[in-house]
Amino acid sequence: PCGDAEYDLVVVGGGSGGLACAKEAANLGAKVAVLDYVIPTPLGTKWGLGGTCVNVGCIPKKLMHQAALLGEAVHDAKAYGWQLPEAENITHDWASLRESVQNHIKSVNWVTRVELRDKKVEYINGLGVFKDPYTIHTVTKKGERTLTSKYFLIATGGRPRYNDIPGAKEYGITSDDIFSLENSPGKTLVIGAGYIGLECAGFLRGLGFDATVMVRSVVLREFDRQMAEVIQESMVLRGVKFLFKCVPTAIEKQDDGKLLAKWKSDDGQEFSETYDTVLFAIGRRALTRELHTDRAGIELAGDGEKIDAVNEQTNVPHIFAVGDVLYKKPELTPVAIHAGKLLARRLFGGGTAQMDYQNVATTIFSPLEYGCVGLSEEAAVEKYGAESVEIYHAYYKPTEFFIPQKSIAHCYLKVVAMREGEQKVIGMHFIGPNAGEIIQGFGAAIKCDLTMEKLMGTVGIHPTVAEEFTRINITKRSGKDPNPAS
Ligand code: FAD
Ligand code: NA7
Repeated sequence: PCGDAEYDLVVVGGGSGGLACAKEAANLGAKVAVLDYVIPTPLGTKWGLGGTCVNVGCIPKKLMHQAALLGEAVHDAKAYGWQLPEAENITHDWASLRESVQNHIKSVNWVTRVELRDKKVEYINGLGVFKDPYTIHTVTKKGERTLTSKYFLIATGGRPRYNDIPGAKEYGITSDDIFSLENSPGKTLVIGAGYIGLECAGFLRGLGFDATVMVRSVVLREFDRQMAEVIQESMVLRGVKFLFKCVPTAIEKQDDGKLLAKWKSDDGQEFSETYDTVLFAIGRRALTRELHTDRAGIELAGDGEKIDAVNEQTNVPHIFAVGDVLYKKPELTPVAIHAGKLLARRLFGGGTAQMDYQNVATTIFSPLEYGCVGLSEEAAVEKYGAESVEIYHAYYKPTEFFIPQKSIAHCYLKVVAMREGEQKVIGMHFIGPNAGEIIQGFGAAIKCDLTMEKLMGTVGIHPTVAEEFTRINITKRSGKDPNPAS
């Protein structure tokens, strides 16, 4: 590290990871600056301080998910005696949802700025560019700045990719645009069937829009196959359409303003259809090119974009990286935050704890939720062999589904455990209402070395859906029916 530098820590990127590290470092007495700058989308969308999660990620996504769930709840409510207008007279207003979501985001932006000021972290609204390994350059509204620092943190996150096809950037949008879209999205084609594609299609359908997902291979490719298929079926039940084994070839604007999407299937057949909106959700690109990591001597991973850091340290010893910019690490807010905090404690507080990237729980809000932690069935079998792994599973009936006669076909859970001894639990998967809330607690249990013996010895809370994990006792190997008896 450079001895006479102006700052102890300069953080590039004011999102989940960068802000967590900056605030913790300042708490520990370090002199810290954070640079944050949002490059507008091709449509011109931009936003304030706080990064992806707050502005165009987790938070607006969860709010729109909640809006979709409320739509379902309105219909359920009638069965519980609420006197409501006929279904066709219950409508949703996109503009008022968008306004409420954007107002919430702006309030979070404001609180974040105040928090930085209170902690004496300097916030610089400019795009950081490395000049050399010890210097960052930026241009702000107030003029140019050159910052030297003892340590640097790269927390620049990522941005959505577009397919390299005619019309993609001219007419398409991404998750960066959807939450602040001026006009109602209307009939939407979502390209990509990962986490983000399914969630966007899920809430759009839940709000009443015609939604189609274009799938290149399979949905949620990196997740447990069986659970992913159940999620797909639950989305079909709610009216989401799927186009399998297809990739887009062009997006054209018609005279009436609608978009003509063209695509081809893997057997070479060509198709087209008109949509109001085409949303690309084909994964995200790490923002290292704009930062000129090359000038700092930082080596990028195999994909040429991400940083393959060891304990968050890059190949340049005084330059660190956290969050979505890291190679082969979960792209999740709490992962970025935790890694950022621990790094600050190691740099400025004498801490020794390292980030553990294993067994991080996550949830897909699709809108029937799928929460999971640990290994999928396939990953466990691949790692330990089918003979060494025991899969417990069950279908269940949420009490609250009975009166409105909601389908229970997709309420399914699975525990992946070692077969021998106490049967250590190595994966838990849950599809159903509030899966995110449920799997969070079991994530802690797995951290505490949960075994099947302990899980089966846990007394449940009745009537909840989480208690199903404590009741689970049928193994796939037994061939017994996993459906509930009554
Ligand atoms: P970011 O939060 O992306 O912050 C990086 C910041 O750096 C940005 O503000 C960027 O503009 C800025 N920047 C980049 N380059 C520069 C530069 N050179 N100079 C200055 N500033 C720069 N995660 C969950 O845990 N749960 C969820 O439910 C969830 N839902 C999601 C839904 C969507 C639609 C999306 C897109 C993501 C979601 N995520 C979710 C992922 C989560 O948002 C990210 O993992 C998290 O924000 C990553 O944090 P980060 O600090 O790495 O980067
Ligand atoms: P993911 O999870 O990487 O999913 C990307 C999806 O897009 C996936 O279904 C891919 O299909 C598909 N894809 C990728 N490239 C293409 C092209 N060129 N054409 C068509 N379809 C394509 O990304 P997300 O954006 O959903 O989420 C990223 C992270 O953000 C996620 O981990 C969350 O934590 C938040 P494939 O399976 O590769 O065939």
